Amino acid sequence: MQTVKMVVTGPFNAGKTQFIRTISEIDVVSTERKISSDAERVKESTTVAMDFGRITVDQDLILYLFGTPGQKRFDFMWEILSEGMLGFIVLIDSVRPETFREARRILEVFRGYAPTPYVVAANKQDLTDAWDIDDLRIALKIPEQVKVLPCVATGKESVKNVLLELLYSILEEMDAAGITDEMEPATSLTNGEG
Ligand SMILES: Nc1nc2c(ncn2[C@@H]2O[C@H](COP(=O)(O)OP(=O)(O)OP(=O)(O)O)[C@@H](O)[C@H]2O)c(=O)[nH]1
Ligand SMILES: [Mg+2]
Repeated sequence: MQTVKMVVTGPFNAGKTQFIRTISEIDVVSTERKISSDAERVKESTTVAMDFGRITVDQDLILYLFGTPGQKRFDFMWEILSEGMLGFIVLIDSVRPETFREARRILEVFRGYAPTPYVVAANKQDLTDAWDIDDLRIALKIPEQVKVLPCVATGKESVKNVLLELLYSILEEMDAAGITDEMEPATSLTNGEG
């Protein structure tokens, strides 16, 4: 049995909690609290510590998803949540270009925690004013070898596709590193020591 830990991160209001709720087979453990500051009152509540969900891919593979808080004042949780991750997803709010700079910063911070594979998911692609994938790649300066994927976090197939693309990247990396089942990749890749 293989377990893979993935982190879902990204700016405030990008849809991280929604992403995990859509796909998790268990009731998501969420830490949402009512938003108090006026500036951020685009919605009722925000994640203050984490979201946690689980997906059984098949009898040999279980994914554990950890969602981060988006607000900067809760960013002390980021490093804790990244412990032992095998890959991460940076969720972008495709309709709010004013958050792209923050998204880029978050991407850099998570890359600094561990040299794991990651993908960028351009969320809210169902909205008419969503930026398209190619423009987002340029705006966020995402290198060619990194996947930028369209995403609608409310749609199960869309979320599944993003998770599978990250999973493929993780498996490719394990392959390239010559890691096999017997070597327990979940621990040997932790913090890039594998
Ligand atoms: N139209 C549309 N709305 C979305 C989508 N994903 C999320 N939302 C909405 O965007 C808002 C923010 O979603 P959340 O899941 O709370 O975002 P978050 O990234 O967890 O936010 P924080 O925890 O506060 O950083 C909610 O109102 C969601 O319903 C999407 O793909 N399309
Ligand atoms: Mg949240």
